[in-house]
Amino acid sequence: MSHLTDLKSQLELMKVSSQSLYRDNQLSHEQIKTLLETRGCTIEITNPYVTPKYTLEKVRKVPIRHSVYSYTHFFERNLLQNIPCVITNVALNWPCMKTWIDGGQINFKYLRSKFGNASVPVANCSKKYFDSHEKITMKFSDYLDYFESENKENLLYLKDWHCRKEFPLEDFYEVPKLFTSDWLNEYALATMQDDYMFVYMGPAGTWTPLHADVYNSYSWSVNITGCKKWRLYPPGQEDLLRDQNGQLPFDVSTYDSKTKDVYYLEIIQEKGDAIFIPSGWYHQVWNLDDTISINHNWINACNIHVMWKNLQLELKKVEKEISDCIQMDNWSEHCQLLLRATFGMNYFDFYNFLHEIAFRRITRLKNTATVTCFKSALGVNHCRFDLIQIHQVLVDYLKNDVFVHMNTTFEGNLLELIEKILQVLGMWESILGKSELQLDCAS
Ligand SMILES: O=C(O)CCC(=O)C(=O)O
Repeated sequence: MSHLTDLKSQLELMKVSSQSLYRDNQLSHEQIKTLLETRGCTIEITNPYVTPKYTLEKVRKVPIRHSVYSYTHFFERNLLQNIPCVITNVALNWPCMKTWIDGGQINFKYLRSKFGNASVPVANCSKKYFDSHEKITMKFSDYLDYFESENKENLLYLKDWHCRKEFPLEDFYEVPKLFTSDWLNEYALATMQDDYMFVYMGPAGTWTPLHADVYNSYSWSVNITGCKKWRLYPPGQEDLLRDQNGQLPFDVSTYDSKTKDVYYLEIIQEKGDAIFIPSGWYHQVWNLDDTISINHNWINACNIHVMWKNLQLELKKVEKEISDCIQMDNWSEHCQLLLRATFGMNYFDFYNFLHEIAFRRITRLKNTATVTCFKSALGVNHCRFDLIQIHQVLVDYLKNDVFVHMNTTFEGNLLELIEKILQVLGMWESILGKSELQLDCAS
């Protein structure tokens, strides 16, 4: 029996055993009732069997700006369909709106007193460095001196500052409920690893070159003060911008697209607006005023397949790069090391990430422990949806060539996780059935 056939038959066996094991649920009526309760802080969906579906056609039809927006609508229209949106006035009650800003102006005195000694990453928008801007590190108080000075010969843009992580006691903003199904930061917080939560600050004229986000993640951004212009290209449209060598333009404002019919959206994000940037959408951003924003990158069950595809593509690139050494011992392991160095994550890291996220949802569905991320609790159907998507990725992971080279302990862990997921999904299917459940979804 081949390695793959062997795995497939193990998976079939698991399905059968988990279905029979959990035909009778093992939770009391009281426990089920408690688990199904949704409160104001719960994010929940009605149908755990929905699948993410991206089409360009939908982009042209869905309204972009919303003043009031429920989680259900955001989930169905934006997360599942990978479409951008703006939600106005999400930051009215954020503490930083009162402390970082005073009378409509940046409160330099306050910022200096709180964070003046911090080291901050700064991009020089006047200098190109490969496909980005030249980066330096500065003391925050020096950056504030620059910001306040008249002389701005170089346009310096403070970017990707992990301010929240560095100053955990400064509770300066709250993640909007719509953006709380965030596996990247849930994982980072649970495992004390580097997070994807940043402060950006730049004078008018600073800008970010054309790019798609790390791991093809989503991002959201809220302006504490100032205004940004975003140019957004749906996935695939960027290919029309490439030159003869396959290179993308660094700055789309100098790119002549007259000859090609390239579709893009241009969105103005005002103070207090949140913008949602979907997975794999290339974008360029300009600060139209002096601007401070909070930006997060995030992944969840709706775009985990995109991340997985991206990881596989990156591995292919690494393998090609060192294909001349394919005869060496542990070539696959070397590829994984290189993948981690270039992409920030390899197959093992990706598995550990999925394992932690799955484990937290399994625990939630097996007893009344709550899974929270940024003060939102995950509803039962949301947990089921998350696990269904993780299961699909793990089964695909098992079929992957690379897996054949990995050690048997790892293979055992992976199969065990898949079994646990199937068991808990089987249990809930026997409790609720496979039909859509009409829950009282908190908006
Ligand atoms: O605000 C900026 O300058 C860029 C932010 C960005 O590209 C993002 O959050 O994805």
